Amino acid sequence: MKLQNTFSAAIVATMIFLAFGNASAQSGVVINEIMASNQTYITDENGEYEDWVELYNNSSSSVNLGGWFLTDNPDNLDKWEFPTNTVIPAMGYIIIWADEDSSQGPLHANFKLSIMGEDLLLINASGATIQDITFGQQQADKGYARSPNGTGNFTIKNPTFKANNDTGISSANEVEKAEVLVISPNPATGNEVVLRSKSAEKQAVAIYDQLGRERLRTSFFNQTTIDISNWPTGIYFLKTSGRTQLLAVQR
Ligand SMILES: [Ca+2]
Ligand SMILES: [Ca+2]
Ligand SMILES: [Ca+2]
Repeated sequence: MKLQNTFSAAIVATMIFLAFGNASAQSGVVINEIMASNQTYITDENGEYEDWVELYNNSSSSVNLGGWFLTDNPDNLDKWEFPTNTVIPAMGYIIIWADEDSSQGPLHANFKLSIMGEDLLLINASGATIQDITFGQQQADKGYARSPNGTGNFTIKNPTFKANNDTGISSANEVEKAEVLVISPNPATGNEVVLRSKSAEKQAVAIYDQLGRERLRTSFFNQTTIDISNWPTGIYFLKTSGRTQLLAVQR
């Protein structure tokens, strides 16, 4: 009898846990921001202004999105499948271009976002709906973003591509500080960019593209000039020990 009671209690506890687990839909991976009318804000790897979806991992573990789905159609839940081994780091961000350009890279979905508003759903590999949002009329070059970042309700605001919706910082554990580097010109349209350090110490910097691939790693005193002549159009992330800064390359 006692065992049975213990067992029942365990079931009740599990049910309560599941109920709360469902209620707190903002734990784990969330649809964090969208842009449904990108006129001049940011381009994809092909230099095209496209709709985009930002996901944020609101947890302390990385999540492999391989086999998950993103869709703009509640009647077609497996419309676009994330490629195998699409990993979103803990407290990290990932961008999916909604441009119907599947040939342009792994994270290009086979649908676009309507400026008039529509649905957007995130489905996990088991077929469970993780996120189901409906957005209304959007504005050109504005984001529709959760605030507070990762948990709050959506509002139309200035976009923060692959970065915290409240601060524009690209990772939750990076504290907002004064800029470490002066980057000029930025956006860059030529063949060179000058990085100037605000510190007297030797400055290390690593530069990554939007897919997290390292493009350059260097360290220097005072200032350095980097050759970007063969860098595709897009946003690059300059990581120093202090913070991440963005460099936009436009061709
Ligand atoms: Ca494109
Ligand atoms: Ca659509
Ligand atoms: Ca954002």
